[in-house]
Amino acid sequence: MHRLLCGLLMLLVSVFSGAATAQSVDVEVGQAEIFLPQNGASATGSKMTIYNHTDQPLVITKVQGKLFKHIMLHETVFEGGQRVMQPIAQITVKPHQQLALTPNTAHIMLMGLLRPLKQGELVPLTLVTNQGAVNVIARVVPMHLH
Ligand SMILES: [Cu+2]
Repeated sequence: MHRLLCGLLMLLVSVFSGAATAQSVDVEVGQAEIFLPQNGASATGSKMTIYNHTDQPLVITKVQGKLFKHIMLHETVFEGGQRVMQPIAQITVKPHQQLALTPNTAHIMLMGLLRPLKQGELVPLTLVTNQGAVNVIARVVPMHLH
């Protein structure tokens, strides 16, 4: 079932890619997920894998999404056994490489949620990059699901 959902999400990403004029067709995003906020929290994390099929670095500088007031690029570092998240200016995917964004690495942090999210809901996000806008459809999942 989970594999089927991933396949569906890849398909959705492809369809949206084709529709956006500024979009590079050589960048794909798979397995995009937003974690269901815990106990009414207004901020949450996400994960996705970005595939850069081009000869150029893909540099993500910003992420946009209508359901959130602020979207930040974060990285997680471990300081004295503590997990600490800090803002970063950009996330780079090297030419012909893929990069998995996860809560324990660089990731997209969604803050100021404007309405409650439902499990299974599909949320559109736009990655602003040096190669144009990349549209992503992320599924809302419980935090424990991998
Ligand atoms: Cu974060």
